[in-house]
Amino acid sequence: MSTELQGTIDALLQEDRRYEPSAEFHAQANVKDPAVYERAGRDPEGFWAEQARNIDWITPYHTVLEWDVPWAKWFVGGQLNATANCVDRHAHGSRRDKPAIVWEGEPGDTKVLTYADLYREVNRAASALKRLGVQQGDRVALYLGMVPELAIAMLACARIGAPHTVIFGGFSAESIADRVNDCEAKLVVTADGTYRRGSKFGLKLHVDRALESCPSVDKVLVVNRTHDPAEVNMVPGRDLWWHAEVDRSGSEIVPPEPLDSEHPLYILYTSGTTGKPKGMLHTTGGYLVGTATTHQAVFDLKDDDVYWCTADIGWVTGHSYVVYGPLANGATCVMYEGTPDYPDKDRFWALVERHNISILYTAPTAIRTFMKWGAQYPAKHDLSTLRILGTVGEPINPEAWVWYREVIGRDICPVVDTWWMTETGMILITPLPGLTTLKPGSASFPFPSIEADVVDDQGTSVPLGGGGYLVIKRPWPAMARTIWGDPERYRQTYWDRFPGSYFAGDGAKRDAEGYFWLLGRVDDVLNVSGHRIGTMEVESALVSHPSVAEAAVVGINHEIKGQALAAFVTLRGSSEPGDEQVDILRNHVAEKIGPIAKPDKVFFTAELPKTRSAKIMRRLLRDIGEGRVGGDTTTLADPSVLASIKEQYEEQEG
Ligand code: 6R9
Repeated sequence: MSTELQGTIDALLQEDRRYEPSAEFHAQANVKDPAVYERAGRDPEGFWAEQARNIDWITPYHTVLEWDVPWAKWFVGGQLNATANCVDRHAHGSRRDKPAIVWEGEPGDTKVLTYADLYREVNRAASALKRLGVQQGDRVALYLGMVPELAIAMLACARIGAPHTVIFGGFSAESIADRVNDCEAKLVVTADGTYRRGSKFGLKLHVDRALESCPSVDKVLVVNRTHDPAEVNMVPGRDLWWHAEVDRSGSEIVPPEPLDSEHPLYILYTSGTTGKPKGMLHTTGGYLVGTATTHQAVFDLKDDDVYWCTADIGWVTGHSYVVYGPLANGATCVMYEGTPDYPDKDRFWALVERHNISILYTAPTAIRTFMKWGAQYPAKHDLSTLRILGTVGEPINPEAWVWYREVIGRDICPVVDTWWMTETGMILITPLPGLTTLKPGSASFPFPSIEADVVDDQGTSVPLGGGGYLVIKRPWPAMARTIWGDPERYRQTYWDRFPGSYFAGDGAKRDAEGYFWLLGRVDDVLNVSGHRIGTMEVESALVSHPSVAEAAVVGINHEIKGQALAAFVTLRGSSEPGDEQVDILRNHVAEKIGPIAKPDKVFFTAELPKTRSAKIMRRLLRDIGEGRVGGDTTTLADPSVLASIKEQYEEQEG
């Protein structure tokens, strides 16, 4: 854990600021009986069986949970369809004319899809997919910006039982190819482009390059978003326009496929400690029950709420809390295509005011950015419709938490800091806004039925007041079932470290009252602006450049992004260090992975600091990258390498 964060937390524990739910909020809350924790803890399966009643089953399940560590099956024997739950039942009921998706494009164009509209569009898309040969079980890759067609395509896939894999629109051609090949996707849905910060950002061209090495793909559907048909290279026989194909479907209805509760819903790739991202597999029944339940309880969702989760659907937060959880609950969901500073730095607050948003779920990195921009931007808008604020993705520093509550939430909105990850599928540690006394910076307590613990190296529970590794000791319905194509890696990564428990990869501390304080990753996974990036992925990207002999990447503290990437690079003989070389390497990483993985700082060194047993001293590199060049260097094989890196640091910091 970073010493800085530890300092902040210790200071805060002493200060002991806390916020109790108001009497009004408590009285109207969806969850207001504290006995739920005790009840769910005593009988977790009973608790989840109760929640499963909110989902429509085509065939009832016979067993809530089959658990053979680490293999879980939830709601065994049941059959359902995720899309029927997220769309059909609302479109055929009282929510027919209720807005399901309220979308705003970056240039300011808007689209509102009611549940009836969504039903029609999803059916037309499902019909097109079937006509193009996609069958139950086939994988479909989705590479789009934040447009309604992305949600529609996901729901169309789920309707016919074709697992989707959404690839974040910022990934490079090579990253697309890796993912498409790993899951052998048969069809890709993309767009000509998307809008970002006032410019058109091409998407299809990356797919074209990726598909040069993807033999499994035989069709590409292209959404016409930036309206540059002339600039898009449509490959005859392979590429088709989305709108033309969907139009061809007419008003055809595709009955939702009855799918086994454990039928694969999607694969989502996430960074780990090796160079190769892992395809986390999520299945249908448990995932839907878990995301719908947590969404309803944590955000206190009411039928007249307008809910906005600002995450990109390319990440798990978008899957669970833009699409599946909220739509299963029949919510009105706002979706926004662009960046928060276009055309000006008040865009988020303009959206809140324009759409009467009542629940806002965003990331600490965004909150810190808004803090830096200043309170004058939110002050331009009426934010009085807001009643709940949420955060996710990284630890939130108490200052940002308090700013969020005071400046955005009028000092009355509960702030729910929700801890979870791609692998967990659903929120696991979180306040319940009608019950929990909040402490700024703490995700507070495990959700009812979730048994979380903090353990030491030996797996022994650390008493309250102490810190260690975060583990989850019981299965939960939305947990990932495996890594696509690599069950052994799934077992090793998550279940072997502390047998019988799920190892999250995060450090945590509990205070004397049992509140959980998340302390960031304890492995080689970095969290830059809430995006997970593996140090190994960036290192392999760097060494794949002909000028690089060796590279080490570490995360360093960053005021806004949480963490930033610092790369330490040893060049091959003839290459010259310097600004030009820095640009070359940063661009190379963007090519290999995507712009989000570009190192913030690049240091050149004749040698990497290593121990006598040839291990790169990452802790020392972190110290250097953060400007603390002390540290114990007595184990260093060649202490002189330090001096030169130090010099560069001082030059760069000016
Ligand atoms: C949902 C999501 C997971 C990692 C996770 C942890 C960090 C997420 C957090 C948090 C502290 C929170 N993280 N929420 N850390 N407090 N409320 O972000 O999934 O992209 O897989 O990242 O994010 O370090 O291990 P994912």
